[in-house]
Amino acid sequence: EESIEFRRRTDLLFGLMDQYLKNDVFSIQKSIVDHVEYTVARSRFRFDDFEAYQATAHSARDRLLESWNDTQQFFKDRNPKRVYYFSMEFLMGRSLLNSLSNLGIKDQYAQALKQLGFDLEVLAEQEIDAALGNGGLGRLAACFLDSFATLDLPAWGYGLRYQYGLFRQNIKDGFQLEQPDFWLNFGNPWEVERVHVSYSVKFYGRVDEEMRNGRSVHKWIPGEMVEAVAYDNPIPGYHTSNTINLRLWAAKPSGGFDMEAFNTGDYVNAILNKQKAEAISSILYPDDRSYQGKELRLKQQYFFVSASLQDIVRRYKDSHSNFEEFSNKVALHLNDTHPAIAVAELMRMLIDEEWLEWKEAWNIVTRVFSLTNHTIISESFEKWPVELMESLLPRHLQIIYEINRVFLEEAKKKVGSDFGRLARLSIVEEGSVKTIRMGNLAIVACHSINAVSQMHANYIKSTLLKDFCSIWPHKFQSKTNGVTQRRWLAFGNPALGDVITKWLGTEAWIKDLDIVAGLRQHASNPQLHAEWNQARYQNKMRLAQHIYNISGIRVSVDAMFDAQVKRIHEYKRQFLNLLSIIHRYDCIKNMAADERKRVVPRVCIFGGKAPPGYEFAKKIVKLVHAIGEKVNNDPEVGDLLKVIFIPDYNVSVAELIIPACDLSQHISTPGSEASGTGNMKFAMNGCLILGTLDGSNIEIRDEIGQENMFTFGVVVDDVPRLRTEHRNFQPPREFQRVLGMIRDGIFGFKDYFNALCDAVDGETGDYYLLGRDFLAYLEAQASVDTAFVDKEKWTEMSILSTAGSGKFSSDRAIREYAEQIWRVEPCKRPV
Ligand code: T68
Repeated sequence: EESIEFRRRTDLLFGLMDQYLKNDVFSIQKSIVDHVEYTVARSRFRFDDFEAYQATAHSARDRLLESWNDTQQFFKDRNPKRVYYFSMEFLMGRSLLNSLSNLGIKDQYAQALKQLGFDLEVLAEQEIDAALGNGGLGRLAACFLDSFATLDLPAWGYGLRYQYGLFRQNIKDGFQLEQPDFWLNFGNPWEVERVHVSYSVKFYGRVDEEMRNGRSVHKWIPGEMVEAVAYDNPIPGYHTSNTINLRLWAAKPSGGFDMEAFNTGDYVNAILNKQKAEAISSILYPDDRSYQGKELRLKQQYFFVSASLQDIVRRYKDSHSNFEEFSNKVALHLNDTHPAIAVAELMRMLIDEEWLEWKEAWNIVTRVFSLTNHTIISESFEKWPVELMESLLPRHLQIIYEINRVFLEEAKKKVGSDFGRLARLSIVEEGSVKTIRMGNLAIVACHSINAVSQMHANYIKSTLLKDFCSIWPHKFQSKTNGVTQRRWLAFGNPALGDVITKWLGTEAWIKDLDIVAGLRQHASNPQLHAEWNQARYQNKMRLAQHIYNISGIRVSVDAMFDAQVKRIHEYKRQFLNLLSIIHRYDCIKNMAADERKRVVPRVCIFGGKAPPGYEFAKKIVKLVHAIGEKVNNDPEVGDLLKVIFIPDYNVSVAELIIPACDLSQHISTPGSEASGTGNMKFAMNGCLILGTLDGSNIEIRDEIGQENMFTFGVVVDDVPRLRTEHRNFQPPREFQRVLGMIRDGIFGFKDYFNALCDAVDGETGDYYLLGRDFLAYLEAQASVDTAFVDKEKWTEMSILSTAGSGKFSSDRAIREYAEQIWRVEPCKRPV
């Protein structure tokens, strides 16, 4: 009888479910209008743009979920080796257009909405960016997810569902003000809360040790417990039926734990205490590239790592009865050392909960973990005080000590009794405050550690990681970053995308960017030039309108749009750019009227957030405004020079700026930018690059050709020497003159900017070598101007930039990771 009932139910469900949602215009309209009424709870006869956006997003999400469910079922049935990408940051941006475009139903949605009286592009603007990241590192993780899905890899992302993303940047009188990013206030249609997928995460407490069957057993008695609840974010691939998952954890008070607190009678306070648990996933730390040692950050790291590993081990155990196959089925990737505590946590789970021997457990751990290093600056390496670790994660500290003991024993065999070297290799740093070096922990455990550009790899092998490299050279490799050409070119710049498709005769470049090399053969074709410039012109118009809307300033689209948009940091040298702008202004002012006719008009665009506690960077923001105020209102200058700061730089603003610029600047001091990814996005969009020989600029130059790029400045090998020779160096006259103009208060706020000037000409020495590079930079700027005047030449260079950017697709990067590091293979769900 039971089986008859089962059959009846299954038949019924099949009858109801054997069809996917339809994607014809009428069905889409119906689903949108239904969501207006049943999800958004508005009248289908009256709803505004935001409500229309919400309903459209829900309708798109329905389609994503179908594909998500089937893909996960397919992975489960096939049981391939999977890769899990652990990252504290995923800088996703908006999802609506990206999802519709990836699903291949954007045109139908646009038409459906049009008939309902809405414009899809306008609705898309209603979406608030998901800004769960600081910059390059977080955006790289987001591009990688897109490539995972598109390449059909059985991969998931794991991270934290912050309630507050990266702060919003408001500008008041030219100063940056940080405002909270309440991104979840109006709900998030792109996530699915999984109330049943939740795990307890332990903190504090003590470790008891007892002997059981001749083996010592450790029991961690926690002092606090927090629930991690899963929120799933479907990530569709482009032109594939695979949709993968980004699982983000939110902290919730745990139900069962610590109930006796309620018996003490202070009911209200007991509840309030529980609420504090939510703080763990409440806020993304803004990065200032120096390690801060905040307990909450370690809590965040352990929280998401512990929940993710519990989830992964549970999934593995669903189809395995022991751990023999674990390293053949699971690859765990650490996006920088932020999730490095995972090494100790997996050891703890395997030993204390799964009863494996130390050696077996270590064998597994060292096979599954791999790591990407994103930095050159040693201060950014996290080191946790032993005292903090002992209180928060007492069992992990024991495990880390044991890992270190075994490791140093082995290291001694290789380096002998070179105690200095052993001290540098050690996971534990002795000193006034004893600390745990998370970088060293990760390097000891990971089978692969990769840099993010060739130059970065060479550099860290001879500096930061030298000691490790000498004992384990095979562990270190380079995987040059990439970006997704779907978001950054095909969808973000459809005008240029159409031209590319037309001239290549195929859309295949959207999945295989190497194909854009085919543009080279047409690079001097006047017809292509006309279409190319027409597309770029449209984008410039759109940006000019945005600039007018935010600032009231009208810029000429015939001027060169020159952008430097990225996080603000000394090493990125926005100050160098500003000094050259002052120089340009000074020259214009000192010219005769007929000379001015030869000046190439420029719109200098800045965008980027300064870390809240970083005074230098905040003064840069103010200086851009101060210079703009002076220059933009000088009638003698007019259209020859405009200086614009675009506030609150984020993924969506980048999507507007990148397709519209003629020139973009990537001018860090060599040896300081690990890779850079903005440069790749600009190059792809036919924007020429003015850059130093740093990070991935070098590989971009190799791909698109020295003659199609503007490079200048000192080379990395000379940097250390030049830094020490600082005292014998007399900065050029031009450099001193522009600094003098700032100090004299030509741009107002006299004295306020002295700290900036002191950093480059004061006693402390010009660490980032602005003075050294100034003349070379001005020269490079002059050749940019010369090239811009020759329209034909410039357009050809622009086309060749795009044509040479095939290598910088994140698809290439992910394919290399999959084949060389994780050894995972595509698992494509049949249509
Ligand atoms: C960036 N790093 C690199 N870090 O600076 C950049 N750091 O050169 C590279 O292209 C990019 O990573 C991708 O590899 C970061 O963005 C952070 O955001 C960060 C965040 C927290 C703590 C330390």
